Amino acid sequence: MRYVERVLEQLKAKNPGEPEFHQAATEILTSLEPVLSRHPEYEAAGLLERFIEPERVILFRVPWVDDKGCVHVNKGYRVQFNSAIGPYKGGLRFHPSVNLSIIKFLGLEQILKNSLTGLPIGGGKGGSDFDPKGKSDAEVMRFCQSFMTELCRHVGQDTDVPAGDIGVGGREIGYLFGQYKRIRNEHVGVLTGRGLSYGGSLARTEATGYGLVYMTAEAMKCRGDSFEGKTVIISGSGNVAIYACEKAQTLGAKVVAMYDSNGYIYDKNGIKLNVIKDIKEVERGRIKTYADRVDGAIYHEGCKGIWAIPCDVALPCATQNEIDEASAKLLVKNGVKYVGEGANMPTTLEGIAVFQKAGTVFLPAKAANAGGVATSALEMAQSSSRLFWTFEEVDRKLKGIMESIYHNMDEAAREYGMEGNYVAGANLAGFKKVAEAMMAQGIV
Ligand code: NDP
Ligand code: 2IT
Repeated sequence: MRYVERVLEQLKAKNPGEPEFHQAATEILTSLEPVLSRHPEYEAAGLLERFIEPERVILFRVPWVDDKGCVHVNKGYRVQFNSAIGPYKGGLRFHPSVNLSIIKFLGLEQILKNSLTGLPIGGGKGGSDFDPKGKSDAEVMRFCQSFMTELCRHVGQDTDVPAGDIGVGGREIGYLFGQYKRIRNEHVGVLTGRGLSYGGSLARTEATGYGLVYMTAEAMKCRGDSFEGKTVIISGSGNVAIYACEKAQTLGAKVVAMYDSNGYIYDKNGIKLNVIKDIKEVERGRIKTYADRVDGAIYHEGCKGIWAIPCDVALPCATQNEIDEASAKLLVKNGVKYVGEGANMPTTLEGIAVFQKAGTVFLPAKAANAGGVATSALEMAQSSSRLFWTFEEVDRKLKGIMESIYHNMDEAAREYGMEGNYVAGANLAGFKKVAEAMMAQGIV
């Protein structure tokens, strides 16, 4: 049996009930065949078996007390997946759906994403099944303090540096940082996405969304095309979606639809982003209210219908498996030309196959959303040097990183005879450095 098939079979047998982890591993490992046949020494060194097994999985209890005095217990996770090229780095997700399978898929993706940035960061991910929605600031604070009381013994500025993800933004990072500092008595860059008054980097808030659009714009430029006049659909209305919308609009696109987990809004005149920012960033409200505030906008209950809206560019920016085979077929039928993944693994394996068959330019998550973690690494560099860079300086570096990731994955795909297959290109380009570092460091 071929090496990849054997490792995938073992992975499924040893990790039952982890469908998202199986999905991400299948996408990655099946792309790596060509590099494995060029390097038979990798199999002899058990490289893939080690690559797909986290170095460390930390599971812990997170007890906290709500405003009424009731005790709640959530699960806490940190998967320290791979430190071959740098300290573990990756976000924390607070969402009721969080489980070990989801954290492991995110951690596995993160290893290759972080490698693609060209910066010295390993892969990790964590989170909790805690739902911040509907909780008071005081409840969120107590939860974050309890979470960090355990996590603080496992992380550190040179060991493991968490950041935000779904349900973890500036407010949560602030509470987590405060508790770390209190227990460890260290004001260090142990988390990224910090506020600007206590060590954060300018442009980190915007970085994932801007980075996604920079990469998509580069793919367009290479085809003599641009965002100017394009119709764009963006799923989600959180951090990534909002700043993807902002940059796409700046480049002349018309964004006509966005959603949250209840439903989507369609605004044929183009989304008014200041209204979305008010609803989501200021009020922590529901997107439904957009239709009450903007003439001509329509709200639809449920998310799926968003993919039936004709567009040139689709930027899924909410969560995993948002675009299944049927949604991908609808997008293709309606003429989509570019799909850029802002979320992690938003397209199912069957959905990806539809885009690839149709010749859609498909920019996979681990490349297209790498701008967030790349800017986190720039925040780490600023923390270590105790200096701050201007917004323009960080933004310029971010743009350069996104363009070079695009060209690296494009070249890797060509090198292995799969021109235009950026799923393979991103996996091959990301894996190269991790594999070399793991081989150099012996069987560890
Ligand atoms: P936020 O919490 O800021 O926003 C998440 C958005 O997605 C919200 O609009 C939320 O709606 C929606 N959403 C979440 N879960 C679901 C669901 N099951 N069905 C429908 N909509 C859903 O998170 P981010 O913007 O930070 O993250 C979005 C995606 O981008 C994630 O996949 C994350 O892993 C990825 N990512 C984030 C990075 C970052 O720097 N923040 C970096 C790289 C990737 P609602 O409010 O109703 O829950
Ligand atoms: O998925 C991701 O890359 C993130 N959530 C950002 C991680 C980070 O460390 O900035």
